[in-house]
Amino acid sequence: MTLRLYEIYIAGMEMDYKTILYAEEGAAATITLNRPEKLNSFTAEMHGELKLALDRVRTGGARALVLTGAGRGFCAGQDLGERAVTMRAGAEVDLSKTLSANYNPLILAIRALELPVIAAVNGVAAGAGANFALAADIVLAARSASFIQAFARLGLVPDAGGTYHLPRLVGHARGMGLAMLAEPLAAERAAEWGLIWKAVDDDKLMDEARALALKFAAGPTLGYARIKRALNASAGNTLAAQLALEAELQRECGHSADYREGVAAFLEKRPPSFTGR
Ligand code: LHQ
Repeated sequence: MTLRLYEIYIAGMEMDYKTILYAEEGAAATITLNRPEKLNSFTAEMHGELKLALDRVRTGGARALVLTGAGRGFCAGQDLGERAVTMRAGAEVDLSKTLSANYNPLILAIRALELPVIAAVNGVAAGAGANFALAADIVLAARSASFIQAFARLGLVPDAGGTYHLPRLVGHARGMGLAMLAEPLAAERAAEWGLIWKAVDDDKLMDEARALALKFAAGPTLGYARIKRALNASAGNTLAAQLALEAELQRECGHSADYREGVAAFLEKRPPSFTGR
């Protein structure tokens, strides 16, 4: 089977996931981490299923994605009981292997998705679970949720993009404090610090996330993808390089049907009807 045919086959299949849930409402997809009894901590199986689900989002018709967790937690990071990360007497464990095989591709896949990704953080987000949320484009959190860079409690360094995103989002001093102290940061404080977009009442979280996803799903997807590309490239670029990137991306957006529609709708004083192309 060619790769494209295989992708169509996968996208059309109803997958029988064990550790996540996958749902689509129109063009808005939702992936729910679903091991609530272990606060949705990551296992190798969950990584495999997340990869399949993200491939499905990437190759199917989705135009927005919500990431959330089942039960009272969002995600408690790596499942510390899993064989590969468990300390055994005399056994050497190479943690870089699980990062290279699972976490790093996961974070890069979320960042590379050409559509808006919303994290709806419904409860505690710890370790790689916190940094999984921070890889999203918009992070909403329930007021009762908290973010914990739990790694230092285990003698580890923040991974899954933590050392990249923390200082960029909250600055060096706060990033260092979060990483070194490994204390919970409440959702509201996280929003005040700029770690996340917004804290919302617990009972409103999923309604807000859904409304935002549906809004994005009816929006100019091609443009959103380029906003994402531009902002994500910014931290590593000079001003001149970033201006050149903006010009290149704006050239592409300028050729889009949505740009023509946006301008026409403005001039005709009506709401735009975007197709995402
Ligand atoms: C868990 C976990 C968990 C298993 C709660 N695993 N069961 C990447 C690559 C390779 C190696 C290492 O790491 C990494 C990246 C990382 O993510 S390292 C960081 C790993 N995560 C943590 O260190 C957080 C560990 N969890 C906690 O500190 C607490 O559970 C938090 C603060 C998240 C929540 O506390 P509570 O609300 O008091 O809940 P709890 O502790 O009672 O947890 C509920 C259940 O979930 C409990 O199971 P049980 O059978 O006793 O009811 C926990 O054992 C289980 N659980 N996190 N990461």
